[in-house]
Amino acid sequence: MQIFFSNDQFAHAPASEINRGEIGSPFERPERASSVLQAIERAGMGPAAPAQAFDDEAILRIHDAAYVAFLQSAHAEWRALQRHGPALANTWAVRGMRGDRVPTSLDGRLAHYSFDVMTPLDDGTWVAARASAHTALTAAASVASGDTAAAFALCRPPGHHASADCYGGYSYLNNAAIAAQYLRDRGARRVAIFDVDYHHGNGTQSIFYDRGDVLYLSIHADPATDFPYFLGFADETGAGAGTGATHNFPLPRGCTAGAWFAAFEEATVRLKQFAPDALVVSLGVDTASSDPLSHFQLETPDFERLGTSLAALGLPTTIIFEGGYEVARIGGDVVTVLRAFDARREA
Ligand code: OKP
Ligand code: ZN
Repeated sequence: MQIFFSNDQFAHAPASEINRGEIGSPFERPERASSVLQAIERAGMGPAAPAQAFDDEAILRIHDAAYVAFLQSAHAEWRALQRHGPALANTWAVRGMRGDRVPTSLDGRLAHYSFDVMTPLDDGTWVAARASAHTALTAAASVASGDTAAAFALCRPPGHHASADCYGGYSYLNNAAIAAQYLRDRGARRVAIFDVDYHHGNGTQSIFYDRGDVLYLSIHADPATDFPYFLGFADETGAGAGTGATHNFPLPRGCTAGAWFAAFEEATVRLKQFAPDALVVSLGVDTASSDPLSHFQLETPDFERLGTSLAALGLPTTIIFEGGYEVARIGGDVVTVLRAFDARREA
């Protein structure tokens, strides 16, 4: 397993996050990456190789150009207004409003391009988000070139909630979507994205919803109770050319390994029917029993089974890190998945 990381990802270090009505310390913080890096080194799988730089073209294959320009300049515009701290919207468009309009003022554009209060746009956010996408691209490139059959991109901030032109859920650029498109552009005819994060990857789903060349499979907490609330239901199965190329497996809070792996097996049937040339995994380990944001009950042996099961799919695999918020635990859980994957591949 080739492992990639970019130190520029540490540049995103917001001081605060609004959570449960209070301004507190952020869940999505730089120490998450340090935890995974340390566990990788301790397991003898390191050091992680540095991500390469890419021009913005690979990002613009997925994201709207005006959105990318906004992410790049928003915090400087915020500072120019003599504001301190992270840029944050104060309004969102809802039912009956003209959410498709792009306001001209900064506050209006913040409202247009974001969808929640938990995802601050700070000083280093753009640098880190771009580095996170480059980490994903470096991993995808190493798989696409045939250098390696599997690669892990230690991405942070995560990406699966970001759509073509909207950020939220700690995500700004959709690393998994960018990697999948890169694999397509480098010759894979069909790519499957398997999202095993606790949360539904609303951004990834929406990006590929009407495309038949990228399959999106997701096992996640029922949006009736959990973020992102407004996408990820089982009746969303794709549109147009993408009809039948989205499959959601929402599960109730409290879900244990039995039900989770039953969904995994169902998703695997869909994946095999699709017969992809390459696999992208959105790996969140916030399904762990003790995760502070989540309500599933996966334990360490379940992460081992996850790694084995992903490897058994037998595809060139690019694994993209998404969520997981118990800093003391996530490194170990990620390494458990990666080691089990390698052990199965070598067997
Ligand atoms: C991002 B990823 C905390 C509220 C809980 C968290 C959702 C973001 C998860 N302020 N919502 O999918 O792990
Ligand atoms: Zn998550």
